[in-house]
Amino acid sequence: MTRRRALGTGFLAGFVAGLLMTVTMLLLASLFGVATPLVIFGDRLSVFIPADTFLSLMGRVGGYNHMKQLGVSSVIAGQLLVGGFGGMIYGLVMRSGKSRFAVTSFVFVLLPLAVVAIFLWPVLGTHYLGLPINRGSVVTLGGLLAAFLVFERSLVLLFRFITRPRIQINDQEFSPPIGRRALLASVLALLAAGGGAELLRRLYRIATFSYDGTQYKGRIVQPITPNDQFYCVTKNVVDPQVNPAFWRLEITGLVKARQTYRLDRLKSLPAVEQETTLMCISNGLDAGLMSNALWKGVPMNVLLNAASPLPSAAKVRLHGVDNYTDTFPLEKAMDPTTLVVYEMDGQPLPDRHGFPARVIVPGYFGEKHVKWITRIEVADESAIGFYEKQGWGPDFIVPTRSRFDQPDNYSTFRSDAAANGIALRGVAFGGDRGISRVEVSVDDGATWREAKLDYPGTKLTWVLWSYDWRPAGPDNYTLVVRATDGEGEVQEWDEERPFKSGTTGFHKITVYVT
Ligand SMILES: Nc1nc2c(c(=O)[nH]1)N[C@H]1C(S)=C(S)[C@@H](COP(=O)(O)O)O[C@H]1N2
Ligand SMILES: [Mo]
Repeated sequence: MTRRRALGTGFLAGFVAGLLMTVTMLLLASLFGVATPLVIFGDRLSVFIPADTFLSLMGRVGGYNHMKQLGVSSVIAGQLLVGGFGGMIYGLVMRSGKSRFAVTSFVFVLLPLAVVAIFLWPVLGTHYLGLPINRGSVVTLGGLLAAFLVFERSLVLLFRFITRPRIQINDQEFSPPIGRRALLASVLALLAAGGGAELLRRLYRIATFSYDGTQYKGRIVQPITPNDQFYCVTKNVVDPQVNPAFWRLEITGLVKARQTYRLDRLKSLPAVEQETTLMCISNGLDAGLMSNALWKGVPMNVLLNAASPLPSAAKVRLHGVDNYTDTFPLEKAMDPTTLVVYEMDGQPLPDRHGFPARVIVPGYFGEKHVKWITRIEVADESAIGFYEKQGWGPDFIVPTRSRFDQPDNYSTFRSDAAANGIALRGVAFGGDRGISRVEVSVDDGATWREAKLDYPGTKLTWVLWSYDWRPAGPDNYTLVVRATDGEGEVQEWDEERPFKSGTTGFHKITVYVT
């Protein structure tokens, strides 16, 4: 066999083997919720991308959803290419040597398994049907083993199939039939690609693309957000759909007595109901990544006290079944308003909001409210979470914010209609400090007038405010809103605050009265 032919045949066999391996991963993911490199590779990599690079990348590819799609397709392309190159090396070796399972299984199964396992170590515990982290890791490793075995067997058998001499006549052995067999291998590749594409389509349908980034704002805003309109943010391509039979909540780390709760046991503990508003750290001044719900669950301190944290404990690190992590001070975890909740507005948590249980930690940005919680790890001061590794923060306390929901920016009113009053409406949110006062200005902040608090909410929620505005006459008006929190602090624009700690400032709209 010539060197060129060995390389070419090797590449083809490796590429097809890579394709079959990828299809295996898609099958494992869609049938058994197994985490595969297709998605956890991106999770693992994204913590190395600093927050500003992450945002500019996101902007350049056209948003978080596109970035996720790009991530998955890059991994698939990478797998096929690496498969092809592996095949080329195999082809070269096969020119002179013989294929022995002991060797190929070491090179194409055990070695890659070790390398990938080491690299993906922190995210191996991911499991989309909700297995606890340790069992999830075993399942992920099993999935990788299966996928790499499919690669190794396909590579060896395909290469043998393509190059096997049909009739051995002197040196002619590889010539005519090889083309036809390569064609057969390519047909197999096409079939696999077709199956893979169908699986991808199916996964695409359940992917988060349709709802990640859902906002709740404008005229529809009510005191309590309907569950199906609650804003939504997720790092995942496909969100977990936890099976309660698999799921456990573990309390681990710096504790005297580790604890494990099944869902029914969690639900049997004395519960509290608490209205709490959530807002994403990346919520823009005019944006709707903010919603309010009535949550039901167990105070986290009940779970922590049962496990007896050690004196060295300083933080909790929370783990979702999707390998999402985040942290906050133990002191905050012990606050009676920090909850592990399983109901939202009287319903079990919807899948996309964290079924079967999530954390509610009033006053902190949405990212700390970990969904699909499976482990509360009591940790020391050095523990950090997913977005913290990207460099978000250091401040995660919600600054006081307010927004117009009505009228729309750049609305036009006729002055005779405007004389009867233009309804200004909106929300204001002060983290866990409450809102004591909302003011609006119709002259770009020169003078302020008191708005009415139609829905005063609680210390932990937003307020809904309104103001009946009678414009003095035709003009272009710049409207501004500002809120005062429950501690008397007036909303401000903090120039010093980095965007990684969330935006501050004022929502302004322009209204034309003609
Ligand atoms: N497990 C897990 N929890 C998570 C996230 C995630 O991707 N995975 N996203 C966080 C972010 S950034 C926000 S803003 C809130 C959004 O919660 P919601 O989708 O229920 O509104 O969930 C947080 N909790
Ligand atoms: Mo967020």
